[in-house]
Amino acid sequence: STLVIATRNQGKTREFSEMLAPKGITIKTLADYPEVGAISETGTTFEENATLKAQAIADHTQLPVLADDSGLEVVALNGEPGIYSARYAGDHDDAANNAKLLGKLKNVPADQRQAVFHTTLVLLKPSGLKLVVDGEVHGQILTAPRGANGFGYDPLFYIPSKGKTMAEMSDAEKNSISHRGRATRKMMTQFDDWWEA
Ligand code: ITT
Ligand code: NA
Repeated sequence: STLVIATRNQGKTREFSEMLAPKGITIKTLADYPEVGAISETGTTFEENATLKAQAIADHTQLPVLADDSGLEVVALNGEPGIYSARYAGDHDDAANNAKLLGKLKNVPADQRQAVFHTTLVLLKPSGLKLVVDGEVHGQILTAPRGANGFGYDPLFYIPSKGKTMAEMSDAEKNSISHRGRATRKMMTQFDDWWEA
């Protein structure tokens, strides 16, 4: 009873591990499969890219897989960087991505800095049995980073109802409001049926 999370992102792994702990299943990630090369995310939607990651790893491991494709959609940037969030300023460089985002929003006033963080999760069995769920959280992009927890765009992503960025939250608090937390709780309502099928 092993679930492989098709990710190399340690932040995602930490958050999923905490939320999946009650299931008592063994969790592996791509860190356990160093022979797997880069998975090209050539899709045009979060679901397509999550499915590409899930399919590649289900084929490789012949185990059930969870894949996550996420992105930041900034209203003033017409939804950018969206599915390109990981490679916005290069290749998976969080600091460069955040600097690029701040630069693009330099002249955008505080009341026009709304953004949505989106996650699509795909659960896929080698048999092809697939489950797709989404999660979103609304926030605002600050003009300077705040907080040292979380990862990626978290230091710039401010949640007004909490008065904090996602990087100023513990993993548990972030999971309670985040795109990934919401998607995972939706997934959990259907997980047992998928797992046992
Ligand atoms: P895997 O594909 O290996 O899972 P990745 O980091 O490449 O990892 P994505 O393709 O989903 O993941 O890219 C999402 C981008 O958004 C990437 O730059 C992440 O750092 C960032 N991101 C994802 N979830 C986030 C979160 O909860 N908080 C802040 N930034 C996040
Ligand atoms: Na992606």
